[in-house]
Amino acid sequence: MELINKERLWETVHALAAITIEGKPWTRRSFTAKYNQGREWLMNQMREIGLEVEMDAASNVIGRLIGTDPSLPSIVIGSHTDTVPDGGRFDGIAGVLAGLEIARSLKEQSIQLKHTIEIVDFTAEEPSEYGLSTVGSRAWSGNLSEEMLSYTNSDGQTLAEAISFAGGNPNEIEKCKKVKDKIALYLELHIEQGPVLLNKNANLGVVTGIVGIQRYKIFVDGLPNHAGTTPMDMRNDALTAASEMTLALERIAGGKYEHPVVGTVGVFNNFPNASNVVPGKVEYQVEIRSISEEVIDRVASQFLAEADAIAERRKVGLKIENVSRSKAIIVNDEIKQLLTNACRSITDHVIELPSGAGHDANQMSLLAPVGMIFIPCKDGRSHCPEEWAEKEDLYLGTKAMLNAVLEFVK
Ligand code: HGY
Ligand code: MN
Ligand code: MN
Ligand code: MN
Repeated sequence: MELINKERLWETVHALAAITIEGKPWTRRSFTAKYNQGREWLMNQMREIGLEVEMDAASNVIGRLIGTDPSLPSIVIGSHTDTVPDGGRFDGIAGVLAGLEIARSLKEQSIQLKHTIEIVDFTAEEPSEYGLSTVGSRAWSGNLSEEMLSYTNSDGQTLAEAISFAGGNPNEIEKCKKVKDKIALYLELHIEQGPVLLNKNANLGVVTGIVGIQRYKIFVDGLPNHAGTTPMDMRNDALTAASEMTLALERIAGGKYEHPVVGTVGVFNNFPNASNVVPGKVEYQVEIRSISEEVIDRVASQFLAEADAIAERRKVGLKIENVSRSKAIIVNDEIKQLLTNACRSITDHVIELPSGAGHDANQMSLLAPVGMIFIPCKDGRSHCPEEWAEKEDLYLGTKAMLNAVLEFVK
């Protein structure tokens, strides 16, 4: 009997993807009513299967298939159901729903494992309106600090309030912290979000490592003034200063290093943002990523030094907030071998590759051995309305994930 139901898996992905904010394609931003609606849908699916369902204090959604030996550490299969703006048709939900299908198939076939299987939708894996990403898995790893809970969005609402809105209890975050020997293995299926699998004509990818990410919030304070009456040599223009800093980041990250590194300014807010006002203030966000911590540090320190010099020369104020740093991880050989064997039991077209995207696996690596399986995405693109994956690849990846679990528990 076929263990994984390909059509049902595909239908669940499209059912959840369809729960989006009107007018914003494939968008289910964390801490919104639509996000809560999507998680209600997921918890109902979990209840229908007969899983034990919990929402923890960080509002992580957990569905448990209890094992015959509860004294054993659990196997966690997770990802996230929140999205970036305008893109998330498969990013995150493919992994959560692959886990759901695995639990459903085991239950249907009355396959009782010794280990408990936990299917987890980690809260706010994407950088949220509060600037922080991997909120839920940080709560498990103990990396969700009081200071982070006080981070605010543009309306001044705190992350703690947002977690309450999502159904969590920010006063009990401590209770989410997992002890190391409680989890035997963490697995995540994810779309690659890049072109490597396509270019190498592979159906499945075994992830060798995941980049670390350094994130800053940067505040540039100039002097708002009349655009018509303020001569060019008498301006303290926050926007041109922030723009020069942005181009400096692009140049520095574009340099030659022993490991690939990327630097991006993805958020850039100008105030008062009026055509006839010299910009008084700019708030922007920087992220620097590499598999090498040392290269991240080198790019970051050179960028911060140049931003400082630009601010000085342009006579604007500069404030840097260190929002977060997730460490790069290397997947251990034993887990890589487990996943490679599982993938090769399904298809010959399997390669190894690093992940340029961050994942909940970064935080989970502090608690247990982690492994990820990638499936290809159309044109290698993600975080956009065109994001797409094929039914067959999702099915192959889910089957491989199940085979890895069955092999691991032997
Ligand atoms: O931003 C990332 O790397 C991931 O998509 N959260
Ligand atoms: Mn993403
Ligand atoms: Mn993701
Ligand atoms: Mn992820």
